[in-house]
Amino acid sequence: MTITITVFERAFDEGRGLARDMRVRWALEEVGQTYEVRPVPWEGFREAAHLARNPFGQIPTYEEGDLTLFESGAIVFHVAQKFPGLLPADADARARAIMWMFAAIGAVEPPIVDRDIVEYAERDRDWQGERFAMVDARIRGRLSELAASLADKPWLDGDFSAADIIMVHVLRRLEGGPILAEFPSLTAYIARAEARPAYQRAFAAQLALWEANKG
Ligand code: GTB
Repeated sequence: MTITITVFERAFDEGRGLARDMRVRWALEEVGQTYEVRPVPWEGFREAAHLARNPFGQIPTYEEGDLTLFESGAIVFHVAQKFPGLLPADADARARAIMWMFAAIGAVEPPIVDRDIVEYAERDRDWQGERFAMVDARIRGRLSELAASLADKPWLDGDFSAADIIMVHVLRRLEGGPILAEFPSLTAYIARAEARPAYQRAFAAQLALWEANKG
């Protein structure tokens, strides 16, 4: 069955693989599923055809036969449930991997996204500096806790799982900024994940699209 995902026609991260289709591409590569890509131009995000796939008019979406999904976490979860390789067989270990997927999206991603909002959407506000300080403190707190939990383990809980895909992609949004470098165990965790052949194939695919469409 053909799997089709929507992606930015022209991502504004300039091929850095930070948009959330990267999680889905990576998950599909890990489980060995081929997929097709439907690039959405900026003017297409609010068109009826795209809103029918995602009521919030965002990417990524996922189509597989009669099934259409939005929300990158739900899509990666679906891929991990449908195809072997991204969730443990043991029921307790599986529950913990799912817990970590939710943790990545619900506990770690929000302050990291907030930081981008402060940086770009609030740049003209005279309180931007105070907001940066608050958000950065929240991120540092979360990363300290995450690093303590990861300790010297290679992955969040046992073998590499869908949770590591989401968590690493969430953390990557801080790459090149001032905070992540303070957490060497997390940068090593990201590097371990980025060395995976499936990650590299996914990254190359999104980069090739950026190169083709950058104009
Ligand atoms: N919760 C949703 C999910 O996980 O799928 C969030 C999806 C989302 O925010 N999608 C963004 C989008 O469609 C693209 S990924 N935006 C268009 C719109 O809302 O109209 C967001 C993104 C883009 C670029 C970077 N970057 O360059 O750092 C990071 C994240």
